[in-house]
Amino acid sequence: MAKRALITGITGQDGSYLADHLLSLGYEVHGIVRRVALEDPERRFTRILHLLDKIHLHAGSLENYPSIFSVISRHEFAECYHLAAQSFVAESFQDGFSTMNININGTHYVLAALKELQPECRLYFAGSSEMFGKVNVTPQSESTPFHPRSPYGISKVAGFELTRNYREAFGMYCLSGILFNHESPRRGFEFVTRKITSTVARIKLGLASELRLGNLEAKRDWGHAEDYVRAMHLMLQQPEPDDYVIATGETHSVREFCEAAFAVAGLNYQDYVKIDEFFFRPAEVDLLTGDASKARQVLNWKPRHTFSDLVEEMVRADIEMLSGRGQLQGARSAPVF
Ligand code: NDP
Ligand code: GDR
Repeated sequence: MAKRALITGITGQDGSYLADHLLSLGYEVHGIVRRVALEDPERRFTRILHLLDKIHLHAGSLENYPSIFSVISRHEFAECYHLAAQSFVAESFQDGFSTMNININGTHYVLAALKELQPECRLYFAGSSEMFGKVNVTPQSESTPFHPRSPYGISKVAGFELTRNYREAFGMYCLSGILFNHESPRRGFEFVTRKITSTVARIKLGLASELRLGNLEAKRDWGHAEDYVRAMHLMLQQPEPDDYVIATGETHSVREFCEAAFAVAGLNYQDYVKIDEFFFRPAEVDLLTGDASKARQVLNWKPRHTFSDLVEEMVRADIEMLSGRGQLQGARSAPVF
């Protein structure tokens, strides 16, 4: 019989790739989506339009325990991937209260409902390298201390600790992936990589003349979302639950990403990039580099995409999309920044 999996955040970048991956493995895939998304599928389901006849969607919100409880009471799930979150770090400085509410209470609701209804279901929690924040150890591994620098990072530390506590207190099979930044043509437009590649495409096609960015010196360990959802699944197949860092081990600055992305389009980033104070954060995470050796050894996981493949794929996809030849990958509306 096919294994049944539930994905919260299935309309997001990772949820959509994970659904693709689990379907390819023969799973029956269910997802929780917000009621408002069901009312406006053309715009809100752009990443899963190709899957709509293969998956089962349930209305629910992380702000509402009864809705989460109700979805989890409908079927027996072998695995639950809890990916839904307010995931934009910059927004968490503007509205820390909503970020905390959705990311901490929402995670607690999922854990509590599973404990009540299906304690045997295996749970993946989407932890983040933002939990490391202001690092004094490089590279960062599972034993590196947390020092989050934003309400988002704090909310993910709380989610991580809640997940660990349910494992230790109630013996549930629940774990956290500590994933470093991962990108793709389905990335949201507000994140720096997609902001860069979509603007490069608009510049190339004569639709924009500049790209306004904040801190070009921030360094990130950028991987490809397709590789990272494979790791999520592998984590839940292990005999014992444990937490894993997923990263490439390679770090690049925002400036280097710009240089590479403009070069794919035959342009020089220095001619177009303008620094804008608006995009600087009140507290920055300067440098992240992950040490995924535990995942390599235990899960036999390693990334298949390189940094330059990733940049090239994203720029080419955005140029195709804007010239009307490509699929809308994550395009909810025309990006305005
Ligand atoms: P996205 O922002 O692309 O997707 C977030 C998802 O959460 C969307 O499906 C969104 O639904 C859903 N969601 C947000 N708020 C609610 C709510 N109140 N109720 C129900 N659903 C909600 O994120 P990613 O796919 O990039 O990331 C997936 C997870 O992994 C997130 O938890 C993120 O914090 C974490 N993470 C991501 C990393 C990355 O580099 N991508 C790295 C490390 C961790 P809707 O479409 O309706 O808005
Ligand atoms: P991040 O991703 O905060 O690492 O969180 P983001 O792409 O937003 O920022 C990366 C770095 O780029 C700098 N930056 C800018 N960022 C944005 N968005 N816009 C700009 O104009 C800009 N200019 C410079 C930022 O200051 C930052 O240093 C992502 C999210 O997916 C989280 O959910 C996830 O947990 C972490 O990655 C790991």
